[in-house]
Formats: sequence, C-alpha cells, structure tokens
Amino acid sequence: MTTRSPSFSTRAIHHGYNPMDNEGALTPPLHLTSTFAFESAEAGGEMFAGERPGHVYSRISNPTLDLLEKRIAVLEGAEAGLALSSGMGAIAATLWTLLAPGDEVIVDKTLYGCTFAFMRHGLAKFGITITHVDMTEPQNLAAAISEKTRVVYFETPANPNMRLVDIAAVSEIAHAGGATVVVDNTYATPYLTRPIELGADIVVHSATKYLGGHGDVVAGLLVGRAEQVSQIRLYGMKDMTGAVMAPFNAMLILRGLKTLALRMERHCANAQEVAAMLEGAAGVTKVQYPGLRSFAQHELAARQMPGFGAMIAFELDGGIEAGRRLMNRLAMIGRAVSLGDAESLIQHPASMTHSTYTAEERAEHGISDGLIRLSVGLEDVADIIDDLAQALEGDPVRAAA
Ligand code: 3LM
Repeated sequence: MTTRSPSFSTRAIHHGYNPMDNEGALTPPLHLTSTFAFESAEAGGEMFAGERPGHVYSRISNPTLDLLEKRIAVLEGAEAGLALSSGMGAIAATLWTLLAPGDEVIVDKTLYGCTFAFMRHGLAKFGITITHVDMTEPQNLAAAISEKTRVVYFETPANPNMRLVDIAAVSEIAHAGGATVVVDNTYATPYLTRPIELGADIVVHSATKYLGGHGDVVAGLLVGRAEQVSQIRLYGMKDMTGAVMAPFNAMLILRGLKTLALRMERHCANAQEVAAMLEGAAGVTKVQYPGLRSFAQHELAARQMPGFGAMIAFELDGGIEAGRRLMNRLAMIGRAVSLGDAESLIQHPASMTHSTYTAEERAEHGISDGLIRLSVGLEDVADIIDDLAQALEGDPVRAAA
C-alpha cells in the first residue's frame, strides 16, 4: 500500500467526498435549502453562539458549498476555503474584513477593471489609501511599505497585460512590513501556481473562469488560514457583502474542477502554439505570453509556473482600428469578455473589461489602447490558428495548404 498523498487531479475528483456517506451516490448531493432545522431550541441557540457545529442558514454555510470549500483549499494547499457569489464578491469580502479607515493597501500597477474600480471608487471613499506600486520589481514594494500598510494585493499574471509578480519575493517583503498578502490567482489557477505555498496569505479567484471552465456560472472562491477564512465568512461575507455562492453554482464548480488539470494542459498547449503563430504574423507588433522567450519575465514564469496559461495580450500595427477589424472578421473565436471557457474569446480591454480606468489611468497603469486580449480555448488549435490567420488577412495557414 502506498503512503503517497493523492495528486492534484485525483484530489480534484475525490477529495472530501465518500459516496458511501450518501447512499452510494457517486455525485455529491445538491443541498438546495436556504435554512436548516434545529434539533431543539437549545441546539439552535448553541449553534448561533458557535458552541455547536452544524449548518444554520445558507448565507453562512451549506453542505454543498462546504465540499467545494474543502476541495479548493486542498488544491491550493491552504487550510480552509470559502465559496462566494462572484470573484468580485470574494475580493470585496476579503478586503472589507482586513481593512479599516486609515489603513493602506498597496496594489500592483495593473488590476482587472472592476477590482481597480472597487479600490479606487469603493475602498478609497471609506478612508482607505490605495497605493499602486510596480511589483514586477519587488524592491519597489520594500521602498513603499509603511506601518499603515495592512494589505499587499496583486494578480499574477495580471489582467490584461500579463505582468507577473514574484510571489515569494513580494510575500517576504510584505510580511517583514507586517502586511497580509492577497493574490488573485484567477489567470494561473492552482494547477499552475499555488501562491500559499510560495508565502501568500489569502488567494482569491473568479471561479467564473477556469475553475468552472464552461462559461455557465458566475462564482468566486478564496482560501487561506482557517481563522482568517472564518473571519471573512462571518464578517466580510455574512454581514458586509452577503455575497454567498448559490448551492447549484457550487455543483457546477465542483464538476468543473474534476477536469481542471486536463483542461489546463490543453489550454496551455493551445496557447503556446497560438502565441508563436501571432508572434510570427505580419501586422502583429507585440505579443505578451509568458511562454514566449521574448516575454520580458520569461525566466520568472518558468520558475513560478509549470505551464504558462492560456491568456495572450497582443497589439497590431494600426492600433485599435486594426484590432477592431481583426475582431470583427473572426468567424469562430467569440467576441466576448470573460475567459477560461472551452470557447476561445477575444475582447478589447480599453473599451471593455478595463473601461473602468480613465484613458489617463490606463496609460499610467500599463494598459495600452491598442491591446487585444485573447483567451485561448479548447477547440482544435489548428482551427483557432486558421480563424486568427484569416482575420489577420495574410492567411498564411490556408495559403500554405
Ligand atoms: C474579464 N474578469 O473578462 P467575477 N479577478 C480577475 C478577473 O479577471 C475577474 C474578476 C476577478 C472578467 C470579467 S468583465 C465585465 C468580465 C483576475 C473577472 C471578477 O466577479 O466572477 O466576474 O470575477 O476579465
């Protein structure tokens, strides 16, 4: 008998569930209930007082969510997990829990548009200072951190320009300054990066993306130390945001997680080929993909990620006008925001996902107006490349055939 602990894909399928606990049902039951009956009035009171375990109300906990929370925690190498209504729900519940007026949060230069807006127009309104630092150079954080800094927050790779942050180096500096490190791991997924193992404290996800993987659900997850996750559950989620995940959505994410490893392998392989094709295509002036040797942080990518993900940012000669023409000529790749679906999706950050930034803010935060973002899907890579090639006009693939 082996004593080796189960590997990633096995845990993604089995962790935390035994069919024999549920009449042999192979698939975990869906607990569609808002509330839970108490055995007695005293038992209910004890549950509210935190003196007796059990479920009380589905805004606080639910058995279907509980399984998903255990599963994401084990996949991320964390003590505990929490399921929320959306990625933004996870981010808001975390930051409302950790921050108070007068505190500072230091964030990387580039963030997903709504996260940027939440900080700049939400948190800032309540007396929290938001300081943007270029964390691609960890020493910049060392220079900026102060006794007011409660949280250090970043995405790696960052949405939409693919900047990477060295999680271990930044976490060390943040901890020396007494700050909590929160990482948005949506782009990488725990299959490619596990920030907790590199020193981060809390990981947040838009589970809408790769974790769900099928474009049919909006959902969020977070993981961290049990005590911190419990605080976020009982304060940030229960009282401050109410952003709990619906049980049915938890089922969809549990189903998505079962194939996460398989899907990420194919996503990465497809994206590597698409990035190489774009880099060699006439009219493409810049391709940002961590798996390319030309990528400025390729060395860090190779060290921090066993695969390079499936998000590509690129620019065309002719700027956004050329970008719009390209998008409009695509026959198979979908013109849509979101990412991580089976379908390849393309969008223009400046006018779509990152339109929450003003033009000046985009320039300051490294989001160029000509940037096009491609989420490489799971279709046959030859078909993805064909569609891009015909839309780029030169059509080298078909011409060569
Ligand atoms: C998008 N992103 O197309 P939800 N963190 C990251 C994200 O990319 C997102 C969230 C958090 C996109 C959504 S834009 C209108 C559509 C890195 C979402 C927020 O709340 O689950 O959408 O996650 O880039």
